[in-house]
Amino acid sequence: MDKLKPKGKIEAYHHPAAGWGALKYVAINLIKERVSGGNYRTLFKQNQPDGFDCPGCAWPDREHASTFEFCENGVKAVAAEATTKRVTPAFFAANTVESLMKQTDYELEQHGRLTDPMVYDALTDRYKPIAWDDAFALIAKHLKALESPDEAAFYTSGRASNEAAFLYQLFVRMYGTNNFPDCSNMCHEATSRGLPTTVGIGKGTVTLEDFEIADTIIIFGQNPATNHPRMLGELREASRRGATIVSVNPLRERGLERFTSPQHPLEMITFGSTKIASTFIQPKLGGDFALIKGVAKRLIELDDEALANGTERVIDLDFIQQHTMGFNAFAEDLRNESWPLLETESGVAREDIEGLARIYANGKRVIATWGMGITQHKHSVQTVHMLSNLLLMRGNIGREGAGLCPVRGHSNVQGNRTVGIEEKPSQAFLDRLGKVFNFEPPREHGLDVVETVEHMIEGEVKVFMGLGGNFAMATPDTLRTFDGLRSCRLTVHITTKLNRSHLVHGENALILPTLGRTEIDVQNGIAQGVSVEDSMSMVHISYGMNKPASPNLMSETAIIAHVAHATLGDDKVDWLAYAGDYAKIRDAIEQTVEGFDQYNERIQHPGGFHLRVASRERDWKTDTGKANFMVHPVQQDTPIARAKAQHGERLMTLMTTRSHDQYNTTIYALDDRYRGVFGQRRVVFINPADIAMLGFKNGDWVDMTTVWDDGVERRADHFRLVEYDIPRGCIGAYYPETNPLVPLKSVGDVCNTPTSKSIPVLLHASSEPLELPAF
Ligand SMILES: Nc1nc2c(c(=O)[nH]1)N[C@H]1C(S)=C(S)[C@@H](COP(=O)(O)OP(=O)(O)OC[C@H]3O[C@@H](n4cnc5c(=O)[nH]c(N)nc54)[C@H](O)[C@@H]3O)O[C@H]1N2
Ligand SMILES: Nc1nc2c(c(=O)[nH]1)N[C@H]1C(S)=C(S)[C@@H](COP(=O)(O)OP(=O)(O)OC[C@H]3O[C@@H](n4cnc5c(=O)[nH]c(N)nc54)[C@H](O)[C@@H]3O)O[C@H]1N2
Ligand SMILES: [Mo]
Repeated sequence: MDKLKPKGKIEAYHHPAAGWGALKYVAINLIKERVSGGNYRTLFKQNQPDGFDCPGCAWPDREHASTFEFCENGVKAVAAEATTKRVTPAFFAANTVESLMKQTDYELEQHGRLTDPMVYDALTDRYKPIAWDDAFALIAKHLKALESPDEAAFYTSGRASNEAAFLYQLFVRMYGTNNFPDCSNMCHEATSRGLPTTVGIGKGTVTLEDFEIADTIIIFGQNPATNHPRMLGELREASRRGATIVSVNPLRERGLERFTSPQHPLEMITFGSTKIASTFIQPKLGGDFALIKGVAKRLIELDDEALANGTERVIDLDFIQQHTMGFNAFAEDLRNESWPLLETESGVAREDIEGLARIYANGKRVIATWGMGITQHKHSVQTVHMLSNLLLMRGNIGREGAGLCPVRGHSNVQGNRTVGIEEKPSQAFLDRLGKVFNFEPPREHGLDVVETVEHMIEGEVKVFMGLGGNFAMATPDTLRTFDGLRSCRLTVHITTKLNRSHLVHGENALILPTLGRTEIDVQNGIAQGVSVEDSMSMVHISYGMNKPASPNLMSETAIIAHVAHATLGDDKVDWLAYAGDYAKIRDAIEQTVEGFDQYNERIQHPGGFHLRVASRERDWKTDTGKANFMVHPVQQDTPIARAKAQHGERLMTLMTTRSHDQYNTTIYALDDRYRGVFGQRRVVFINPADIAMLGFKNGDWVDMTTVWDDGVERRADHFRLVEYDIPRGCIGAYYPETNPLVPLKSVGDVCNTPTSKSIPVLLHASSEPLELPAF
């Protein structure tokens, strides 16, 4: 394949989000992926009652989908799976691993679907075919040879179904470890660890019905036009009804300005559009904690005034007294907090913080949504607590049209956690699992993503297995992750498409190709459905519709069952019977996990069923039995502050984010059209005043290095400066190209999530590369 010269252009995008621009891109995509006629129909079955759950994002389906919900990026996800291009044994015979390593992630993605199980052959540096049974025997041999089950780690990416994930965790726990690193560790972990302390469960409290009546929606650190396009439908309706929508984001994301709905022909035909956000607040990176604390402080000030004047209170006193603990200490901390500190640390002027407080206080039904802009920082858990505090102050949790709305990433990442993909399982869950399956599960907490990499490097994890995902590229500190994977005795990937994790492998390595969610999954002559849970706790069934990409694929569930059968035998569990009938796995989930009563029946209802979220009903499953206000100081001694003390204003805080044409590490194409970037990815968004301060010009090429105190050089080279409306001292660039810059030790408090949105870096003059670096 020709090397892609970085010949892109930068051109501001003036059109609304979605609309005709999206339709054009959809057509281009279908042609590029050579999706065949039969498979076009699939696109119209996305999120239909009798169709499959979109493998794109975790946003729920509207009205349980009686109308076709058009989503450009959903189409891209489906087209990527329905592509007619294939990676066959002949492809592997023609390409050494060393030669494939020179290709970019975009190029690797273009080769298409994997067709056969493959094993690495060190003599030729190539993958060669292996029979399925031999692959299972090889895994069993390595797992049985370990001194302790804790020397193996079992990764999960959030696309796996409830059935596959449940069987996987059962197998791994019977094998003897809780080593379950998962994509969630790098994603919404701050939410999952933060919310149980405040409201008793690590999930959101709203449903789509709440979006229909909310009067105020505040979107923190999220880019829905790209990452959750169907959310724009809810925002459009809300905006038309007169709801106030605020975006809190260092970038003024164009996709949140105006939206043309493909569901509304008149809007399309008349080139009309609907205004989405009315207010944009642009904190500096990581400034949300101080910003939200400032809003809360302002509410207390207003409330103290109201109390003095005898006017209506600003806080919801009844709710606070009946349902919460710790309010007085919280209010006292706010009264003592310094305005100048809040302004400096948020990067937002006091009058704007007060403005946001006014908007919030005027709302009777307020939803706060959040994404990676909140969760990938040093103090993410504290920020999630502060968000929860803010909503509790006015009783905005457990009220219709109001609540907490973390917007998850992968389409079943929430379901995976629900059914047991969790390196820190509760003892209650383990008790139940042990009882149902008659074994003693391992009790010690297992390794998360960052710890897994550390243990691989130390030689303490020797076998790595991945249920989906792209561990090598999604994790921080790319070169150290590579070292870790390469020091394993065996690496195994259950996977649909070629990615770099297959190329950065252990001494022995397997690629096990699997069915995607869009494909028909027949076991024992019967088409099987799988179930998933979306971001709003709706569980529903999904049936594939396309012919499998190759006759030699196995389903994820079947692969796991065979690995378990080969490793553990059938004494305690008839693994292959589970693989032959997924309804049996759902029965087992029903027995083990709370809330799944009559799972097989309820899954048949159109739209599925809602898994109870106690906090939604003001039933607080916390230590105190109430919702807890949490007091936290504004953190000033951060890695960024320390690096700034050393390097002054030249020190930049880097956020790594997604372009419009990628799905995490999968690069579909090279445009990010709402941000005006075309034909390239190696760009850095930067404030024009910082370009001048650093002595550069717009369009100059730079290299980036990380400022960290462990003596390791971390760099990412050849990025073009792009003038952008972003706060001073903050820059943005795409992931995964920038992952070499994220130190393994740079993680959030409590959640151990890599701080992908706040990396201290320096910029150095560079040149245009002759060809694109592979990663
Ligand atoms: N098409 C597509 N869909 C996807 C994905 C994809 O890659 N492509 N990925 C899926 C996954 S796994 C996930 S987790 C979600 C991710 O979806 P998002 O949560 O939207 O993630 P990002 O694109 O990383 O960017 C988050 C936004 O946060 C802003 N931001 C960065 N730092 C800060 C900050 O300090 N404060 C605030 N307030 N904002 C900040 C950025 O400017 C950006 O607009 O999307 C899911 N859906
Ligand atoms: N710097 C930086 N790093 C980040 C982030 C960031 O914002 N910045 N975001 C983080 C986040 S939020 C996340 S969720 C992680 C994502 O981490 P991962 O989930 O590990 O990464 P993906 O890129 O989503 O995985 C893509 C691969 O999954 C496989 N795949 C696709 N569909 C299927 C399927 O149906 N079954 C199976 N078995 N395999 C399939 C394909 O081989 C594909 O190449 O990355 C994290 N890393
Ligand atoms: Mo994610």
